[in-house]
Amino acid sequence: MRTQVCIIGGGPSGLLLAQLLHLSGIESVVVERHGRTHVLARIRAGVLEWGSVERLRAAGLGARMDREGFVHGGIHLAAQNRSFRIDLQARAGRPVMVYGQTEVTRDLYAARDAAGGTVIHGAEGVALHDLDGARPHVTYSLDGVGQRIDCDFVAGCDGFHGVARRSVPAGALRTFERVYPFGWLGVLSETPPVGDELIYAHHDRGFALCSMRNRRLSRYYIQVPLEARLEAWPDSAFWDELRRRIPTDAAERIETGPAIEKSIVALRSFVAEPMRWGRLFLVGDAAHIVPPTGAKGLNLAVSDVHYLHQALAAFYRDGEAGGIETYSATALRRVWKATRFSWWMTTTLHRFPEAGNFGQRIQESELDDLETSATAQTALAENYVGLPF
Ligand code: RFL
Ligand code: PHB
Repeated sequence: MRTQVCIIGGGPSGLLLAQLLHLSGIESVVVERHGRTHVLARIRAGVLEWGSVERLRAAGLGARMDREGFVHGGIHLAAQNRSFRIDLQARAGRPVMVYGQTEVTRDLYAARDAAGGTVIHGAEGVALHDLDGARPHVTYSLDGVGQRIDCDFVAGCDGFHGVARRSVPAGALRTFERVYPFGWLGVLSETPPVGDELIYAHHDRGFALCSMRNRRLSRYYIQVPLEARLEAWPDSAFWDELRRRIPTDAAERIETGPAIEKSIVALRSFVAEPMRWGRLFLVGDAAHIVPPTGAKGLNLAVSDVHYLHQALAAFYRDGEAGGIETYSATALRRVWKATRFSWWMTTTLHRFPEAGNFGQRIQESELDDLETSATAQTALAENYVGLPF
């Protein structure tokens, strides 16, 4: 097979890139390891920056999002039973959209289907070749039969554990990493959300987050030790612990029910530089990971795709390679700002037992500053709704 851009990974990055390239008249093939049902069963991010909303709309993906998503003009921060609101709209001039990654991915698949786009599912042993030459190619096997795709460029949209980043020679990549000493235990439940907006809660017992997907579907998280096991967290234990960590009025109001999904994720910050090697581009989680506290993972995937699409469109339209040369530096600037913000939100809101009583007081003081300083609120709001592209 021959195509212009071979895209590895059929998550949000890969599918959105394929859709934008299609709208610019550029051919692509998406090569995904898993089946579509598996990809759509993953419960992940829930908050879209306004810039992501606008880009999804421009890609023809706005209809259901605008109908079913929820526009939130603020978030609540809570600390030891005190709670205050950050008015995102007033402080940063924009709201955010609560619309799950699962729904974004579903819309992306529908758009690819409607456009007759090729997404190959169940590709095993994907390997990338000749990335530093003029004619790269990708090999894999499908139902035991070897396949080959020749292309101009390869887009590595295959997530943190994918093959793309590992295909760059070790000496050519520099990586930066921070692993946090805890994880998040998340529960999805068919119950009405506890309020109209998200609640991020700092507590002596650990961080908690009340989020949502729609009027009948709630998403909650609590900070747990790295060694925590799902078996140790039956639903009743989860709800009890969540109630202890959130403000009393929310704890009294909360409606609980059976968990329809429960999972633990480790928290890490990771960036690989540069994001291009020869004719390979790294995009989204393949290049960087942020802890979910700032709700930035999916949004960074959208901004990487935006820059890469612009670069490839200029190349195919005008023979202009400048955007390809600068893709990595342009994307990384935004990546590092989101990495800093996600690290700061994580550090400010979680419990770090090893930080001692001094660290605890500094955190409390930081939250006090956020409650009382318009400047501090504006800094948070600008980053939370998303920095300009
Ligand atoms: P994805 O979504 O991981 O998609 C990568 C796709 O590549 C496929 N793949 C391969 N295909 C072919 N060959 C290979 N060798 C392959 N290896 C992998 C995978 O099957 C998959 O379909 O990356 P993408 O598209 O860059 O999108 C990024 C977002 O998914 C990610 O940033 C966020 O979901 C991060 N994240 C969260 N972000 C938030 O903002 N809020 C959250 O609450 C939140 N929760 C999460 C998350 C990420 C998680 N992961 C990755 C473990 C919860 C989890 C569990
Ligand atoms: C979610 O709804 O899954 C969610 C929302 C906000 C975050 C992280 C996760 O910061």
